[in-house]
Amino acid sequence: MITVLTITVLVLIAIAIWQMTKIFELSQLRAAKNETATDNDNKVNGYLMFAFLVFIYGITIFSFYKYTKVLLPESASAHGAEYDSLMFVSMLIIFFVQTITQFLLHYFAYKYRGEKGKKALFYADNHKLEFIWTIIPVIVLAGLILWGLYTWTNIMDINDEDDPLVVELYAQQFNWTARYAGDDNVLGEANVRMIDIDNANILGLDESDPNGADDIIVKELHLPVGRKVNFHMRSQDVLHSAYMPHFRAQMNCVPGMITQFSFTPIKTTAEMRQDPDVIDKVKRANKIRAAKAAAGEPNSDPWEYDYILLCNKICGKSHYNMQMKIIVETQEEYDKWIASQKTFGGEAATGVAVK
Ligand SMILES: [Cu+2]
Repeated sequence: MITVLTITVLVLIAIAIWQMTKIFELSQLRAAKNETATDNDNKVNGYLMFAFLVFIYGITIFSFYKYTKVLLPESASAHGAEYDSLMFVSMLIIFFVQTITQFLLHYFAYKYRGEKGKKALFYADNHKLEFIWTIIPVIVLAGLILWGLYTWTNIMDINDEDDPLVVELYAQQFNWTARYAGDDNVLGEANVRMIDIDNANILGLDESDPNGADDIIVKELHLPVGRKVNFHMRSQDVLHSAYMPHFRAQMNCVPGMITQFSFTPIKTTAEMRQDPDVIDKVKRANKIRAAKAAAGEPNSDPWEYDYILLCNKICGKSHYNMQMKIIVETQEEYDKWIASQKTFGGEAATGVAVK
């Protein structure tokens, strides 16, 4: 970091000296030196414009070739495909427009470069042209916005008519805790003011609320495949954001209020691990890890793919490490797991703190 800062300061000093020399030169009255660009100068600049065009096209092709494989694998939630289509079409339009406009910009800069005797054409306006370049973006953008609103309404379906599983995601610097609503599928009332660490009440559950007695507090999120999950998000301290990239889900966690998001997982963790794209990613990551292990570096154990909940708001110094594993499994596996967990009521009675 210090090296980067030193280099930056040195570069800035060099630029300052260079600029000051230039100002000094300009302030000297020297009739002999002509600062006007010649036809040749303009031609060179015109060709440089083309060179820059080749550079940006080249870097685009290179990025597609090299980095497409680091994108997320196919979505693991029911709404994900719709979200991905909207993203793909928006990107395709941006890509198409940018490819053409960059070409036109650089080509005209070359074509109409300064030449001795060449005069600029005075051209006030053209209604037909202005109409065309206004109406096309209007139609395209209106289409994207309407489609976006429709998709947003579909995704933000947090109604509980189809019996969703209710889970609370509780954010704090710097970890996540999940709370299942238990047999009654109703979360007990909670408030950060009621947190009582000594009594295993780490989420501030209201002990007088009967709905809370069967709630289950865990540090690993298990979800049954094919069932809608309604997440209720809370934050203890600052703004966090519950981000589950493989399910194309994200919602801010705001202190003092409950936010919601819901989705239906459609692929179990085991199924996702069989996805060719995921297999390829794991293989590449483990190749890097193997090289690290050979060099004796820490954190170089082979990696196994898992869904993950991350925080997507810079919430403090350990923000990068604020994560929780998500396991999507069959209904039977889920039932077995949830049955093995202690309820809040049981926990409080025995006084065992959740680690
Ligand atoms: Cu955070």
